Amino acid sequence: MSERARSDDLIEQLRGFLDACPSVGHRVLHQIKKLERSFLQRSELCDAFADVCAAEDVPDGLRQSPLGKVIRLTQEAAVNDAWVYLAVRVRIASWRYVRIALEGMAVEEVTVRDFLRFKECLALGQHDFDEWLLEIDLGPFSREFPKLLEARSIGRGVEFLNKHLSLQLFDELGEGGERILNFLRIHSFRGQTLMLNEQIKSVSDLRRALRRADEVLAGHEPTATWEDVAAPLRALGFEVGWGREVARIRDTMSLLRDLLEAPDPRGLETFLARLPMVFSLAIISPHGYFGQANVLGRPDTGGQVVYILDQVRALETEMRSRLFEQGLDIEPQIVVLTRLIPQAEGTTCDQRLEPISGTRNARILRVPFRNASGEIVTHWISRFEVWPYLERYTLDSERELLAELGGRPDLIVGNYSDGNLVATLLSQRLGVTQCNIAHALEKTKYRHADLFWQENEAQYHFSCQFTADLIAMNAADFIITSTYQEIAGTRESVGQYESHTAFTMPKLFRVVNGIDVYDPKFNIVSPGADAAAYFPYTAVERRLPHLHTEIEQLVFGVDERVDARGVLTERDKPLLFTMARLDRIKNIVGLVEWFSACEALRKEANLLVISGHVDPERSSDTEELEQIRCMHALFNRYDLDRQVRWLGLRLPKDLAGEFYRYVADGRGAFVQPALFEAFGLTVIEAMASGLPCFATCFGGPSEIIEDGVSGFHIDPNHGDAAAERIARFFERTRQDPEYWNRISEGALKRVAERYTWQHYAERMMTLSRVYGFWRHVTDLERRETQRYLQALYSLQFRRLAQAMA
Ligand code: UDP
Ligand code: LCN
Repeated sequence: MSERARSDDLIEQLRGFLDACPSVGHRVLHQIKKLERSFLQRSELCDAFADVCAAEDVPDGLRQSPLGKVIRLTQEAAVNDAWVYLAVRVRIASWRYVRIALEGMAVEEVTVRDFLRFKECLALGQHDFDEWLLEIDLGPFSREFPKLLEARSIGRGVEFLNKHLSLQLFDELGEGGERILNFLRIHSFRGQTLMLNEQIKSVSDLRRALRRADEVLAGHEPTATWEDVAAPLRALGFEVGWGREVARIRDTMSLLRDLLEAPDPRGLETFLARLPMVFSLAIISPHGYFGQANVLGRPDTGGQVVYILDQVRALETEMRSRLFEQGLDIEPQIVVLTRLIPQAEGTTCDQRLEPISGTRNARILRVPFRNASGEIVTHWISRFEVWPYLERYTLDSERELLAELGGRPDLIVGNYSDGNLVATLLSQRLGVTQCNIAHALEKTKYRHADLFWQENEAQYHFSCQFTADLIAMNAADFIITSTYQEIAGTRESVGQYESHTAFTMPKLFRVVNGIDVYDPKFNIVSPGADAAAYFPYTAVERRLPHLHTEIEQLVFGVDERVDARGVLTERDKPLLFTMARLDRIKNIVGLVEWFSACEALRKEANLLVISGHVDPERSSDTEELEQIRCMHALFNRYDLDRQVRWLGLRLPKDLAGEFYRYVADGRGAFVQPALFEAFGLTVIEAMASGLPCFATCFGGPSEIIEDGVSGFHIDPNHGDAAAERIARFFERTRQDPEYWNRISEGALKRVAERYTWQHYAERMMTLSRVYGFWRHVTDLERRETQRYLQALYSLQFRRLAQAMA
């Protein structure tokens, strides 16, 4: 049975069930109605249903009934006096919408549009409902476009594209050879022709030349270099770029011969991966303090900066080695484009250029924001407030970037919503392949961020951000995500990108088809933890014991000059360690609260928190200040000063690495209690150190950790249970130290297998070539979509951003 037929069947079964048992149905809906809430989320709906199931006079099979199944699959319900509307996620990224009449229990299927309209009506009231609201639908533009079919293939876009398009190009159209030839002809570097010269005019010329070249090369040692064979190969029509040594040149040519003969997707990818196409990169990350020291832990400056700096190091190495192997002595160039902040508060963020340590040539290029009158904005601006500056910033940056790189970059990588928008504008202006990295899409972090956007507009400006996100994610040639769940969630939860498929922002727009997560542009390429800083606590010879006195001072000391609160009196207890920015969503306050309320945990471990500032005078961020106040209140209320140590510090990387290992030495654990965590670099840092980790089940960590094997999942909404679980872990490891070792080893193994920068760089470089190729040889540029997005940008985004200025 097809997926569609299966969900048709489910709706039919629901209908049948409610026809046959209207009073049970009525009871369930009545229970939902009794909550007197217009909008319910999955957990609330499931709780209401469970209450009914628990009643004695309810038939046993209700839980397993079609109604039970539909409720389990429902992500969201909207309720008024007459109807219950349900958004049913029948499988990953596949939705049906139904409504049930409270009177009579009739079941009707409705469209996504109807569902969203109903929500608008409820949110605004009938009077304010806008019949003519802008409706955004990107669906029709990609109707002809190949899409993945299986949910399990989501995030493996490049494999799919290679399979699908090579089949189409070589078998159905038979034009593959021609297009490859044209593609090979375009490669050059600063005026120097690469790969092919004028001699080769047709596919048959190419075939012939490849055969002859092989004969020529067969007469040379495999280790002979391009220089040794350049003259005869040039005469045949080949230019530098095939390989440094004869063995490699022959191999690359043989890959091409195979492709021209009988293409297979793997061969195509291997061949494309070798092409000298990427010499320079622009990585865009405008907001935040972007620097190499003294910036982490500030509001808006966290994992994204760590990620980009590590990424740059890995990419530069990979780019250089690929170019070298292909016989080119070209130094790759990477520029990280960010904002110049004159009031840099002791950081380097007021410097225009900063070389990136650990690289030969990569640098940070800073360009200031300017206001409408052209004056430089001197102070830090939260990521929620950057929108009015980005357009002018794009133009200023373009000039500086071109000058810095001596021409266009070969790939533009955007980061976060603002960076992705700037990347979109730059890529379109320069005609360069665009890659997006979200890091954190804000939409899933805040409940009803879309529906009640107006309530949060003054603080968060989600109207701009979600519009920018829609534009950028649809404009990108490819999108890299850190996990599968970031794209498409899990069976139970909605993916971050998936949540942009259909949503409404009343009075602004209604999105009926915002992004398709089955689009082959999505690829999962997970980041790593810097192996130089985060390595196992058991690697004794690499450890940094000279830092231990400092660490002990920080953990147990009483130095007044340190921004800290709490002095741990029982030093022999293991440490439960956490480190994060002091944002509400990181839920550090929540963790302290669970700890205070759990006697068993307080008995087993001390809590060590590195987050934000302890002294409110040191903070200028409203959200952080609020969290600081809550933390102090908890310390006072629960008498925590001897069991919790709170440090308002930003640890440099080497110290952070040794910190995790120090905690592991004492058989401690790391905890990441966020309400939602997009990926969670601290989780892999802790795991890479061999520190057992308890991390939120919402977001990336649920995929990084295999529960009970390489760490543990905790539910931040059930803090008491989370604290109990952590307490049990400490109790068990006290009695059975092998248990701690087992989890520690599981964590190390998991990170080594899945989360390394080397693997990341290899994938990223291959993807940029493959997407560049398909963009060139097919209409992957999606011109119609670009036009629609341009309209959205000009008519919608600009207006919203200007209104903020
Ligand atoms: N970090 C740090 N010192 C701090 C706070 C954070 O070194 O005081 C680092 C941490 O080691 C990690 C990054 O900042 O590399 C935080 O990344 P994560 O993905 O956990 O969260 P984000 O801040 O990006 O939301
Ligand atoms: C932003 C976040 O919120 C984290 O979850 C990620 O780990 C980080 O960026 C790096 O991608």
